[in-house]
Amino acid sequence: MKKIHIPHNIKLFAYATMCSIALSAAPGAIPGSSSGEVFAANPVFAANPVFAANPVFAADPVFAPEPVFTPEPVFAADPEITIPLRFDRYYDYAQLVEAVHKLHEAYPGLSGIEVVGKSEEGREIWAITINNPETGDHSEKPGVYVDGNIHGNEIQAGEVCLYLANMLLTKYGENEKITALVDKNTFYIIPSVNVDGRYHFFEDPNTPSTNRGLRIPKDDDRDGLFDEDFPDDLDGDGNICRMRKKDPNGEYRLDPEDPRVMVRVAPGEKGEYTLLGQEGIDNDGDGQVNEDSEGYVDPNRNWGYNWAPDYVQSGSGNYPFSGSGIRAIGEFLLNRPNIIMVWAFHNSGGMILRGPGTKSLGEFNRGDLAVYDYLGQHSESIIPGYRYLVVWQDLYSTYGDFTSFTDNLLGSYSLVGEMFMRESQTYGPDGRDQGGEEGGFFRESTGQQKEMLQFNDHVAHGELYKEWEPYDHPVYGEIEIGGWVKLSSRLPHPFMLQDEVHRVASAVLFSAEQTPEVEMEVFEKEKISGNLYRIRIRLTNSRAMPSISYKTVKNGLYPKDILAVNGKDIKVVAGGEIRDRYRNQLSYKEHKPEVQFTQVPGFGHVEYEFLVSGKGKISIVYDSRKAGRKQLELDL
Ligand SMILES: [Ca+2]
Ligand SMILES: [Ca+2]
Ligand SMILES: [Ca+2]
Ligand SMILES: [Ca+2]
Ligand SMILES: [Zn+2]
Repeated sequence: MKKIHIPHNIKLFAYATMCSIALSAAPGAIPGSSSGEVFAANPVFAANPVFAANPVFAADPVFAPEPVFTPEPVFAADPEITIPLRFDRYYDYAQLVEAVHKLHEAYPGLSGIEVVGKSEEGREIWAITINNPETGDHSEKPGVYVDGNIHGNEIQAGEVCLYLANMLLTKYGENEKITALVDKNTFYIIPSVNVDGRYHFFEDPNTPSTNRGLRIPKDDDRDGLFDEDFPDDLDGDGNICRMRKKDPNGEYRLDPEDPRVMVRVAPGEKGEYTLLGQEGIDNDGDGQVNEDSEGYVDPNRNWGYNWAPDYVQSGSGNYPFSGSGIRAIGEFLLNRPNIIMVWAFHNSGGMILRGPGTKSLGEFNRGDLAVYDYLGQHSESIIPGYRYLVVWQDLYSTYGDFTSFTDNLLGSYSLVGEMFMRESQTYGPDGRDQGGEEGGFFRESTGQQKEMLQFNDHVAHGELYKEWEPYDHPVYGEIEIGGWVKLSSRLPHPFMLQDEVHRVASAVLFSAEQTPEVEMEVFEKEKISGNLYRIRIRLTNSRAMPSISYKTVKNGLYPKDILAVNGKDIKVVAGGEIRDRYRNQLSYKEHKPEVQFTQVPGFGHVEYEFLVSGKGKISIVYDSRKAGRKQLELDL
């Protein structure tokens, strides 16, 4: 149950809403099976906006809980989940969990599923591990970790994880490349990190950008009350849209071509409208509307590297790993040291982001940068329109973000995928009409807004935008409510979903292909005299990633790979790396020459020489935390 202070003057409407959140916290609760469905299906209740705002009704807890007025999400209406999974739809939390189970049930030999941990509200965070155990234990292969939806509203970040799992399993044995990847790698996939966020995004009225954080109450406006004034779905359509009011002194006028678009008036020009912000009322009666909604602790600001407190960065919790699910996933990762590649999916903007998260962390070294650039540039080609960028430099600084943690403390090459570009919602003769001036990453110009509205009208058939409609607001009087619905703006319409998740998952496959593939060979075995032999060994890596990252080596994060020569009746007299084979330059290791520490570079090789005295069998073992294990037997 949430710990929350309810003031005496707070409206019962707020209290009832909070109760409904607490009651819906039971894990495994199936969205849509609540009694709310009965009301939602009843057009009389759904269409009547009076109930939500009228204090008489609001005070009555029977009518007050929000699910009563929430219709089924339009894009997740299909209750049947079958394998292969469909990607012309979105999966709510319960359906996503069911999809993970169905994938495993269809391919029990290639997959395992487990609960990684639980959220603040007790929902289970599921992982699916994909690996062919006949080619080795999951822990002995280069691990590729993929997650999504750490921000609760970033829904398609879950679908891309499901798509990847679905592709790996359903194409195993049919597609040569995918078969090879499932044999070579282990894929650890957590489709929804912020399970409470996903649940509430579908269940509750939202904007496309709300419901991002963890369900940890936070007093945003520092009035001693927690989460007491949230956006309210006044018209009962399941969305939090915007409110506007006719106002001769307003700062906005309506665009003459499309009156749905609000244009800021020039200085001295007369306005027609005032924008009143997100749909809602003043729940706690403090004179501000919607000033303290659920949370906000940002799960992507609370990992255990380069963390900073709330006064440096909003969204921080009280300490690193604030959040039960975050902590559980952190342990899951640290228990899988074979993970060398990490992808974390978000929306939106069409970006492939690499660290560092802040300038103070310093630029990556050349060796690692070459790997990132190789992956980033290929990703740009695999997903047209996406840009490969640096977090702090091209966007903003992030402290304690997830990929800084995995990059620095797990030693994994780590990328963030910001899925979906609003520019893909084109409305022009050949898709090149981008509607005028650039509006920045997260803002649209008037021209872009108009184009998106045309796209809504003629391609998405009105499903992305709620037309402005009059509403009688208890404080503002006659207003209008309208704007983009929650399943818009940051999410592709389902008809575009499969194309995007396929391309993005293909960038993940490319990175999996580039995880180290180390072969070991004895390229020289020469008898020097009597029982003394010279043995030369080459480790060759045919892929872009080194066997361990350069940062790992530099920081001594964990021991380097081991190359060891053993035998019952032999002694390694000397051993070391061959710096230059042609000029015979070697660097011998002084102590314990039978054990060498190494790193095999990407698209490269290393060579070692051992002088061995004795007779009989020797065994040569290469053992890498991330690049697996190789063994050779040799007779002297
Ligand atoms: Ca507050
Ligand atoms: Ca609404
Ligand atoms: Ca208020
Ligand atoms: Ca409110
Ligand atoms: Zn995000």
